[in-house]
Amino acid sequence: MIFAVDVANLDKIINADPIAITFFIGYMAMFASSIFFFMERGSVEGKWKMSLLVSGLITGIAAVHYFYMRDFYLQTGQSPTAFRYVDWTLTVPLMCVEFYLLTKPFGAKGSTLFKLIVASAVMLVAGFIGETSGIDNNIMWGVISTVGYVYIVYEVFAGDVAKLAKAANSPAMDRAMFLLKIFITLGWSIYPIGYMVLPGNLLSGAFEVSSIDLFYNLADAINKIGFGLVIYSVAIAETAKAKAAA
Ligand SMILES: *C/C=C(C)/C=C/C=C(C)/C=C/C1=C(C)CCCC1(C)C
Repeated sequence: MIFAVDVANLDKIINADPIAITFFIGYMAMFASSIFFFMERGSVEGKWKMSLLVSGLITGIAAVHYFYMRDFYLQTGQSPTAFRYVDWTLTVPLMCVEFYLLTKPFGAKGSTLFKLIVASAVMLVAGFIGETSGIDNNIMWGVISTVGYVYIVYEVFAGDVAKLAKAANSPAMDRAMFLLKIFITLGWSIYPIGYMVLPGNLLSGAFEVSSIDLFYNLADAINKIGFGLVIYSVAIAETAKAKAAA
């Protein structure tokens, strides 16, 4: 059950293994965020309820994976790579759904969502192969993965998502888009930097390989919770606006 952790391994945390600690913090922070997003659905109007539901699902799915990844790490001392990619395979497309929901009232089409999801699949499948197939092709798969990543960035900065968000003509939306752009460029770039620490890649040797989990854990907490909070703030602002107009 919950305390599947070997007692012997608990002193690892007590002796301040920063990576183990970030697994715990990640788990609790995502869990608490889900409760927050679900509860706050009552404070926003109509279409924003769905956006907050998706925010809560993103952190909730991550919380469950962190629950397992934390134990896996404590038991084995290894990176829970497969769990992580299962988590990302669910949560990154849901972040694409957030962009879709945000721009849907201004004409976003299913095809935009589809392109974003295909790009995230390319990014994650290539990344998984790169992390698990050994040193030789690590860089090549990283490059393929980055093509998918760059496409998502393009869509949000200059593609459909950008154009539709502009059409919204809303300061709250502009602010949200500005912050979401920071998340997907600065926040998301932590992942490829972590990946480059793997043996055979460009930053190998610059950090210990085990620090890849530190990168990923910090990035996940920032990106999943922060992203949800940005959506929350625009939902609250637009709800207030709608109430004032009514
Ligand atoms: C909640 C999880 C999120 C937002 C995960 C995002 C993951 C990425 C942006 C991963 C990107 C990668 C590259 C761009 C190249 C190297 C391989 C990856 C998969 C780490």
